[in-house]
Amino acid sequence: MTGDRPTTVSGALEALDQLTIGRRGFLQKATAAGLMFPAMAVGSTRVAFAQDDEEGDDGYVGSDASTAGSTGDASPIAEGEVAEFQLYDPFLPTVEPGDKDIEIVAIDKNLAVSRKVNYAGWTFDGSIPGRTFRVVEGDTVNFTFSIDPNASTAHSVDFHSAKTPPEVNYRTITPGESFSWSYTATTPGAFMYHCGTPPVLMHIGSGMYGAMIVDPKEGWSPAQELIFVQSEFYLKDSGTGLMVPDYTLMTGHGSPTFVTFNGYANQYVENPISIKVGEPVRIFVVNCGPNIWSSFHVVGAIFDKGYINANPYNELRGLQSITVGPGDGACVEFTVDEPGDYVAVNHAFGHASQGAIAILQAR
Ligand SMILES: [Cu+2]
Repeated sequence: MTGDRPTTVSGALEALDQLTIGRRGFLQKATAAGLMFPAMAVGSTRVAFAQDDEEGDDGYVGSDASTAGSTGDASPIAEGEVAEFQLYDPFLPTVEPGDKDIEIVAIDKNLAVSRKVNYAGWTFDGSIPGRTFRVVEGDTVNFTFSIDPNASTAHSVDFHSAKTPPEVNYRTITPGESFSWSYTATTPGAFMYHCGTPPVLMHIGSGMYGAMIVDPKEGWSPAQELIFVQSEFYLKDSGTGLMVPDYTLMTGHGSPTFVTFNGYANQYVENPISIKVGEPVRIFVVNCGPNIWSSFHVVGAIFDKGYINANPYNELRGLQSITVGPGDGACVEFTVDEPGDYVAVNHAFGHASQGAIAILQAR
């Protein structure tokens, strides 16, 4: 594995300058940072995925062109039935401290991502986002990951809530395989989890992400608690009636087709969320991206408090919005004093208009 692996695009470009490496070398460097994708247009040249001739180990994922973990130009396959729309329940049940057994199965699934658009996705447990998990600081998480034998390609799970060698526990496995490992949730927060198999962008952009809330061991004060996972979809028509991910758009060559809360554009406009007047609301926001920031705001409310990473140590007060970058999380607390339809948005309104909008019906 390279010790000088660039971690950002600019880092990769600097590496290109400093090392005066060739294009293939650059691609390998960029791929090492998980930046490259299966096939990209560079100028007028279509460049194949950079893979070393040598077989690497089954190491992480995020990662090196020489690892065996890359899925190359694999993309969700646009065929088969479309699952009936299921509302993603935004309400978060409370949880008690204690060891938690969590199992995730990677499944290829066709889903609706808006009222009229069906999508061939790669998923965790058949939904986009995957299930929201909730544990308590200090809990042991016993995690089992497997891939449906009928899945079309390899995957992995990277928990932002864990501290672990990624090449060991975020490793890529193939359809039909399974493995388990455990970690202690040491840090409270609203964390992303996602597939980290390269090209990471393709796997996240295809739907492989979700949220894990780690409550502080002291607990949160009572509130109506909601989870909003923001993410965006970059789609192209497969010609079969199903949309598929468009990698070129994902890499910054176009706008997202949809920006969503909990995986479906305008989900909570079509199905407003009922909240109670005069009782505190706490919204956990996890931004799974892959690319776009969230300026999370509720029209008609002021956040009494916000917590960066949803960690009570990171307390802010009197906020009109909270900024959540891709791969990050936060929570906000507010109370509405009068009945009404309060509108949660990504206040980058172009993205609200693409579906990142929800009605909180206070009664
Ligand atoms: Cu994956």
